[in-house]
Amino acid sequence: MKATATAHPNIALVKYWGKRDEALILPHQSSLSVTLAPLSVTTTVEWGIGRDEVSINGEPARGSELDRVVAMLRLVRSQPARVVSHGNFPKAAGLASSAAGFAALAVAARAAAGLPRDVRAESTLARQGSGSACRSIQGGVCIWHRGTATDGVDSYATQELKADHWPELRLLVAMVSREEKEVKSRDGMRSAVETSPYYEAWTRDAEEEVPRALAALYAKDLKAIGEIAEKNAWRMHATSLAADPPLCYLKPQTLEVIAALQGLRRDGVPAYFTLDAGPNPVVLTDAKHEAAVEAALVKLGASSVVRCVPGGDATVTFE
Ligand code: 2P0
Repeated sequence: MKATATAHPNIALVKYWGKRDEALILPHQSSLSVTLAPLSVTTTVEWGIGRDEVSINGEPARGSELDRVVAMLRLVRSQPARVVSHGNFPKAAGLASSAAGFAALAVAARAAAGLPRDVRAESTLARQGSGSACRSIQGGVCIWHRGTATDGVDSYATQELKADHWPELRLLVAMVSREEKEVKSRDGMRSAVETSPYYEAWTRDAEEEVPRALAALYAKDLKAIGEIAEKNAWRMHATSLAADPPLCYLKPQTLEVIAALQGLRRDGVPAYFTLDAGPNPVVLTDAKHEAAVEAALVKLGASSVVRCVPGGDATVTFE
């Protein structure tokens, strides 16, 4: 009745930004992401105790965080559980800790209930905790298919390329701000759906962009995937900049980093950004140029740079 699972966070290169069903977490668009190692969250679930107890990084979970964890547990079993979760990176860093957290929770909750590994079922369950978590069940490059069914049965992620497909790919997280963001992704995307005049154009573009991004990754074409990632990040943020009230996740230093990448490229260093719903750019480059890009990011004022490579599948580490 007890199991432990570990999952990596992921960064979307073609982003999810908006739900067509808030309760089931069904997206308006498909998305594509890469998992980030060595970052990970490890979660233990133990069924059959007196009442639900949830601890995250040594602190008891409260409020909406607790409610979301308990809601996912109830999708697996109608009895209470103890959940203990630890990440090896700070939650406030804006590094999609909820994606790794809900992916590890989904895998551990099912394993502790005696259910066999089933990546589709795990991805579908993880999606209902946090949308992007469905892309952290398997490693490498995953696509979350938006699906069309009203009950969400066809809205889950599939692995398209394994973590070792492109071992030279590097993803550098440039920490330019550690402030907790004022508007959570969930609220930011809702306001974009409801008020942004650009929303319809944004969703239309995604379905065509996903296969183009996959082809660029398959070909290990850094320029092609970099240009897609940058265009997609700009468009996601533009959608929210045009919302009412407008929502800007970027800080002055975010723009400084972005502008400097153009200079690096002119000097022959391949470096392209993407952004989550936050100010810290994630820079795509290759192993050969990793040190030069890291040095440039530090010089631009990044307080730290987290170096990542594509990560592997979520694993059950203890049963
Ligand atoms: C993504 N983000 O595709 C996009 C890009 C942030 C920017 O998915 O409401 O925590 O739990 O489904 O998955 C972050 O939002 O939101 C996110 P919910 P989630 O990675």
